[in-house]
Amino acid sequence: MKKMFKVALLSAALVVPAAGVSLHVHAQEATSEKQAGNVITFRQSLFQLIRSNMGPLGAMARGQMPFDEAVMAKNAERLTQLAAMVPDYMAVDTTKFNDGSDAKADIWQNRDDFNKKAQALYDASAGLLATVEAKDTDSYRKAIGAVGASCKACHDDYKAD
Ligand code: ASC
Repeated sequence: MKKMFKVALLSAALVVPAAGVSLHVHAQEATSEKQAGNVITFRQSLFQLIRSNMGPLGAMARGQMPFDEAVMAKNAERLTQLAAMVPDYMAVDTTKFNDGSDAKADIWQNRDDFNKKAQALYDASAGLLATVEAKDTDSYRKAIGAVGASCKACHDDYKAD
């Protein structure tokens, strides 16, 4: 059962997640400060979870802790799940509300590109999971690096900090 789940996960694309629900989400503008505040809290929570799963992987790639295949597989699988939530959690355009958020307005001007960058996180995370399952130890560093590169590519364009 666990194996089947993983195979389904690896073949899923953001536009057609396992549940069959379309994640091709169109942007809507926030209609109140209260709504915008809630939306920002929820999406920042999602990115904190992404960060918490990426942290140990980055430490392994930098040689600050040994490669731990159980953690790599678990975190890579979680990152695919979290990446699949990104378009949905970023659907509401909060730019009208001065929000204390690092999200750039360009996110809602360039939805297709933004969603492609979320897909890149999904793909790199699925790639890391596959690399660990194949025990391709020579590629561990590179596979983690690809996940980090997908984080950076999106931050460069869409995160103000
Ligand atoms: C992390 C983290 C990021 C990315 C990025 C990769 O661990 O918190 O934002 O990796 O630094 O360049």
